[in-house]
Amino acid sequence: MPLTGEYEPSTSEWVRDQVAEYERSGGTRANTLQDTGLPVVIVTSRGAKTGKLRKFALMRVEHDGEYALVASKGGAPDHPQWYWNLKADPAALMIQDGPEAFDYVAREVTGEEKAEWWARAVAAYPPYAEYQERTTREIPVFVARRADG
Ligand code: F42
Repeated sequence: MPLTGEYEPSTSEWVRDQVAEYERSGGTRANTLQDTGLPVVIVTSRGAKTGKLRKFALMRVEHDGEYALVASKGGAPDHPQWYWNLKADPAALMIQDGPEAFDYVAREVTGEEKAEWWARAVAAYPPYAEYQERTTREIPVFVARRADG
């Protein structure tokens, strides 16, 4: 069931601008992380406190139709707020990778499965490895599969 509700743009200007441009252009513009040329996806979750739709960009880490959602936040000591949104409601999730957004369900991965996805994430975006070195916080990873999959 498509995620509906009131969208509350991010307080982070670069994030809300990237979301707006990506959606406005159907994923043909603002689809990389600034000048790195590395692709991003737009993720929608439901705010755990406000119940509003929260949208943000993440690096695109895709494998066989599933996506890793890496809660790195640049190696900050605390989880991004969207991490708590997905913990609260892992089925309140949409991912846009191109012109259209689809419904996904997230699960936090651990152990072997996390190691496998972490390797894919670092291959897609090498700075993830530096972010993990930068913090004692273990950077969580969700894997998202299509809701109708
Ligand atoms: N962040 C990552 O963690 N990993 C990435 O791979 C990544 C890539 C990336 C690429 C491009 C780009 O533009 C940004 C990228 N980011 C990446 C940054 C990412 O988009 C997020 O900005 C970042 O992870 C921080 O997430 P955040 O959820 O903490 O967002 C902040 C900036 C934010 O928007 N906060 C909102 C606000 O209004 O301050 C609140 C968001 C929210 O979910 N609020 C909850 C609610 O109920 O509405 C309450 C949450 C609570 O418990 O307080």
